[in-house]
Amino acid sequence: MAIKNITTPDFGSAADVTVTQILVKSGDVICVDAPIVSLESDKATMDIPSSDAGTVKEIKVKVGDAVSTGAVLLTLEVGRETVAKTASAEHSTTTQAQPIKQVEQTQSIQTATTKERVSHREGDFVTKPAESAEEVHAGPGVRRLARELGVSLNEIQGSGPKQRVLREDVEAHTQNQVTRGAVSPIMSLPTVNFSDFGATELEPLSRIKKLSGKYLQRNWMLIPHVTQFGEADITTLDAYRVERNITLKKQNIKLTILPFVIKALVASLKAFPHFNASLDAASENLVLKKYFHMGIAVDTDEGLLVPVIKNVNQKGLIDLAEELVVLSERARQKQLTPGELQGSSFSISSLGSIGGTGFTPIINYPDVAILGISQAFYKPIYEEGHFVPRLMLPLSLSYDHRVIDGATAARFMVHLTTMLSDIRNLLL
Ligand code: CAO
Repeated sequence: MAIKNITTPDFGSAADVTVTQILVKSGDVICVDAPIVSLESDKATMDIPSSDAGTVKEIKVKVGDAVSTGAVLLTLEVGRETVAKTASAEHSTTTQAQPIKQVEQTQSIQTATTKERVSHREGDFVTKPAESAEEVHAGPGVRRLARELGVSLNEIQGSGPKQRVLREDVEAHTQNQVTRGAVSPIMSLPTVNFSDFGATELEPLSRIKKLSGKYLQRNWMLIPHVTQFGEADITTLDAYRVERNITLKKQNIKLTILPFVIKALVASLKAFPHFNASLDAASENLVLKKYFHMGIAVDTDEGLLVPVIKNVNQKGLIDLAEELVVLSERARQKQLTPGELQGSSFSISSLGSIGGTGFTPIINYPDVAILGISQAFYKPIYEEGHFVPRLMLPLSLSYDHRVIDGATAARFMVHLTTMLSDIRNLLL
């Protein structure tokens, strides 16, 4: 018999993540890969699998705790046969975060727990307030949520151990404020009984949709968006792309328009550094980034994910094409780790393979701008006295108007379309 510590995997980021559920209890006998806790970061939720089989001795974390890479989650008593099995797999103890996945059963448990807390707390949140929000026990994720919702932590009674304020407490408090009319009515929408109008059926939102929905709503409501439209003449770019694809096909590589747009964006971001920036916490300074990490919106069965291709300025078109395939496939197979979903300095949402003439993408905070790409189409362009067919790529640039002026956005768009209209510009 031996006691083993089961720890969190490498998140690939310095940021803490929050424990949202404990999926086992002391005395449980678990097998290798059994999910033991659920964690939630800014961008993703994940179930952490056990690296060993054995009996759970002691759970070392609580719901609401912020944990970082290598934190001990629980201790496990492993039997002799388990030890032998584990020994052979010893080198793999740096467990990868289990892919983001939907666990219907645990999800419904969580919902029930949240509801219980809400009903218990309704009309009952008058407590002895802490002197300041800093003195309140709360993890970084909860503090951030409270900041984003504009509520003060010292008004909230924590339901966690030692009155720690949990995510549910902040949500319940906000809900209570809305119900009491203390928050602007735009925060709450009226309830509609749809069966008054005909037959209906309920389809639960996927876990990814619920999570990304919260962030999309927050970003859309809290960032003043303006969208600048443009069209790039990609006739020569596309002719080159089609020609290159003939030889690349033998290597099983396909060059789409997207890697060209990424390269053109790097040039435009270098020329307009305010687009490759974030506002600091006080919204008083711009944090200008010297790196170029591109968030790419990927459409998956369970909703939208935005993995990040790092250092796109150091990569060639083929590298980018290959990385796009790998990353979007990992997103669709739910294999992304939180590290792969963090750190973007600018983002792209491409609906070009599907269709449409334009859309207004929502900024992927903390970025200050996002580029939407729609489907390229032939259009008659008036040139030297007559119309010629040119392949045009519709672009839509949503930007944070607190950071970027309309005139600068229009200049950025002209720069970007100029880069794309003649790819020799990218060599300059
Ligand atoms: N105009 C015309 N054709 C386009 C195009 C465009 N703008 N963009 C892509 N295409 C073509 C490609 O050339 C490819 O053609 P072939 O199959 O003939 O070679 C085809 O469409 C499929 O491209 P793709 O989608 O596989 O590759 P991509 O590099 O263009 O995009 C990715 C990769 C991951 C961005 C994409 O697959 C995806 O998931 N897009 C959806 C993103 C999304 O949902 N955004 C909305 C967010 S807000 O809800």
